[in-house]
Amino acid sequence: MADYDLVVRGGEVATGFGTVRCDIGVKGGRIVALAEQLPLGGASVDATGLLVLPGGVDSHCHIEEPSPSGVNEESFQSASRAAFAGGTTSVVCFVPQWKGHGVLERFADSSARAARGMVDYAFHQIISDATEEVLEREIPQLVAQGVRSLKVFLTYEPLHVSDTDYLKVLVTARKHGCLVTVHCENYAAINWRTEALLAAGMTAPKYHAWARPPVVEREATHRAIALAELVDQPIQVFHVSCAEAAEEIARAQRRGVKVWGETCPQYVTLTADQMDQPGFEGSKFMCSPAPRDKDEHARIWDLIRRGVLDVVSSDHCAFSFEGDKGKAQNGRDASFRDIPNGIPGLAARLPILFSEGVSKGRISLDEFVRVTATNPARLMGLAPRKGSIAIGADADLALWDPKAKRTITNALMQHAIDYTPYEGLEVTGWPVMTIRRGEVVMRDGVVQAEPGTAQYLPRAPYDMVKPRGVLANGFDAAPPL
Ligand code: DUC
Ligand code: ZN
Ligand code: ZN
Repeated sequence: MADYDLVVRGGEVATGFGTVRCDIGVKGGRIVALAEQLPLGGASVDATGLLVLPGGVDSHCHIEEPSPSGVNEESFQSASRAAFAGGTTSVVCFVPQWKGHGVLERFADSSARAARGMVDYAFHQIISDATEEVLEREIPQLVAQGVRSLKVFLTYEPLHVSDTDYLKVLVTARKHGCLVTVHCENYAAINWRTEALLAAGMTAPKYHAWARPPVVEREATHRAIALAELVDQPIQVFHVSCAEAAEEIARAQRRGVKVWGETCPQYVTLTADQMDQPGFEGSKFMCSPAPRDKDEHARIWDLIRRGVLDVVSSDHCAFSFEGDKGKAQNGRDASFRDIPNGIPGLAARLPILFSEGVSKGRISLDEFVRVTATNPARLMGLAPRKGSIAIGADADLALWDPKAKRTITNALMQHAIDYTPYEGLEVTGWPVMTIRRGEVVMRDGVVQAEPGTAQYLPRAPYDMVKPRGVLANGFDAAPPL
């Protein structure tokens, strides 16, 4: 009997801390050997001339997420195809909470949906209604089932929470050893500007960006961090779009605060100008925070290099352009306020970041591996099982041709959405094979995984989210557990 179920031979293996040419032996879905040359025999894949990367970990994806008005068009099956097509093997997605409802019933529903897919998954729990019942009784039950991150929105109707409720979520997270992830934009400021824009007849998609300029992101980022520092609760600031906001994170990091920053490919490629197109076309680029101008891209790259922004996820939140479920669900003449926010990016994330980052010399291959796989896995409590190529880790691999050139088209994305905002973008570097737990699930663009083979990734307590023990006046205002 062969020693290994699969051997990946002869590739340049990217560890995130240098690259080595070695073979990878896989047994039972895990990496069990790394050696210059493993014995011949048994199934193998020839990776000569290719990079072997850890399968991507996309720690911010909205997939098949139900809301009172319906379910995301992207199912876990279509999202799994997109993920594998783009070299991603794990996702962290969201269990919703609707105001007036609890969270436990939604967890069962989201779990059943995700289990029908193929990509391995964990969950963030959205908290939009911080009732005593949810915080005191339901969250502990979710934590017991492996949910270790709570997501709050400081803006968005009807999801946003007040500062009072945000504080309660921070306290609850600290008690139970969870990370808090935060959407940072100022709710009142956006509403105020939106009303004024609409009253002035400025309703087109381009005014989406006018309603939420960088200052509203900076203010909310500052506040989110300050309150987290007060409670002594680690947080991750989601989808940082601009240096103004990121510098708030950098300042807090210099004080030793446990705050991490995430950005997304859209904030190094898309611009606010793209929303300024005739008719409804601009809606294809609408997401929040809004894409900024071109100069901001260079600043975001710099912040990635500095390690201030240490995770690049997709914030995949997809709405088709055509049809009545997507961008036009409120009609093609809807004002920017009534066009759903979000863009698809699950398949595009790694190719764009590799091409714009590594191929163009903005970041190293090591940095790429860390921000797309290793860091999100560590921050989400998925390491060492996910996010790195190491003995004992799941054999999740992306075999990458660093020289392959592609022009991004919607068909290449393999999602259920009818457009990609990256249509026509030329990239250098492309995944030619994706391996999930030792099984080849994508070869030359053909996804061949069985629906229902996804595995849930429950998360145990982990060090990164431990509080620092630094409290104002040494007084802990949080009630004891
Ligand atoms: N912004 C979010 O915060 N979530 C989903 C989509 C978006 O654009
Ligand atoms: Zn968000
Ligand atoms: Zn999001």
